[in-house]
Amino acid sequence: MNKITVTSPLLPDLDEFHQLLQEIWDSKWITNNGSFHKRLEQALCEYLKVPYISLFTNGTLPLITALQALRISGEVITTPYSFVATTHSIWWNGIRPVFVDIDPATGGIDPDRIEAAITPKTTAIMPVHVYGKPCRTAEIQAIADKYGLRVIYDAAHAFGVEVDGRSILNEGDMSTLSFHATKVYNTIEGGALVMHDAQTKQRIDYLKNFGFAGETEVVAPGINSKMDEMRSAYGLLNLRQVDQAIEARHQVAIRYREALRDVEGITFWDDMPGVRHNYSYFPIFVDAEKYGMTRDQLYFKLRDQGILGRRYFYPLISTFSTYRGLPSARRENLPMATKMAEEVICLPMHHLLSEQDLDRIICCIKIVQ
Ligand code: T4K
Repeated sequence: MNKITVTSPLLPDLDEFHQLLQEIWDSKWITNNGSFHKRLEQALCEYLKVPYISLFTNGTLPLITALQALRISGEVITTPYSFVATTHSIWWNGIRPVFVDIDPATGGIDPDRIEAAITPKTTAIMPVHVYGKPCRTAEIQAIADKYGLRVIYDAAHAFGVEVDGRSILNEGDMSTLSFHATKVYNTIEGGALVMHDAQTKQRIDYLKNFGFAGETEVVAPGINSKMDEMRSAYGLLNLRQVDQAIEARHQVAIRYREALRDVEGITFWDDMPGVRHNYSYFPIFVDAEKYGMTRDQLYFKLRDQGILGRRYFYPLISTFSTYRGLPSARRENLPMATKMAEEVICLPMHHLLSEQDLDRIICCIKIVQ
């Protein structure tokens, strides 16, 4: 029985990659803002419809760097329903995370609950477009403007997502991306920071290169988080085929929705009007009473059948030992996030799933025992 994993990386054609590697070998320039790095930044700006982008070695360092660049301190309001890197980036900067519950319609932070969490120490909001589903950005921005707060979006899942033809990455002060192997678009490991102006890009580019602004001048206590030439070249090739991969994922979503719509106790989200989705994940939510099995029973039954869905994002970040002592981490403060974390399974979702794979997954969910 072949295993069906939650995702599978989009891989460039090996011969084409080899040709680009040959160019890199010939040039003997393998990192530090080389030509492939520059080409990928430009190509991504065009593809993503954003004015400025800075490439990183992964999707965690742009979060840490954005907080540094905007000199965020004190407290940052964020969501517990994410991958742990979101909150870690806040903690690594010596900032206190303040968890706010989520809106069950999007999985993102609930703007109606943000104001109650603001204190004189609050300096920023870090929402997450979880599963690539856009947060309620207009409401978040209105609160940020009212209280003079910065907004940094963790858009790790939101590659290529658009609302009414406009990239979601243009929202807030900055947005971060992850290009990890498990994402819709990958550079093996990798990530990026999207910003609005050239001056901010310059500052970020200094910060990701130890703060160097020339051979002998260091303007800030920077870090090393530059993407190398090999991964930039790989990224250029993957950019050519990402639309096809997104369309293949779209077809998987259509198939899941058709097959699971009438299964009692299983719910999922439909596409949002005006949104270009990227189908990065396909979360389903299990109501144990109506379905007849708990989420974990279904999860382990799928595993026994070689179907390796994942419980993203369970457990909630707020329950991990580092964070559980924070007043905002209390379960009573986070009822919606707690419920979602206890009901979710992300079904396998990628460009290589076959009809037989999908039949196997759907059949396993439909037969409840
Ligand atoms: N913010 C958010 C909201 C995020 O979700 C993430 C990362 C970040 C920030 C930080 O970005 P990065 O610093 O990671 O760029 C994965 C990823 O490692 C992580 O990038 C991702 N989010 C998180 C949601 O998922 P794991 O531990 O679940 O991955 P793993 O290794 O179990 O892989 C899952 C499945 O993917 C495997 O069962 C099979 C398949 N796979 C995986 C790899 C690595 C492959 O087929 N080939 C591969 O090379 O964390």
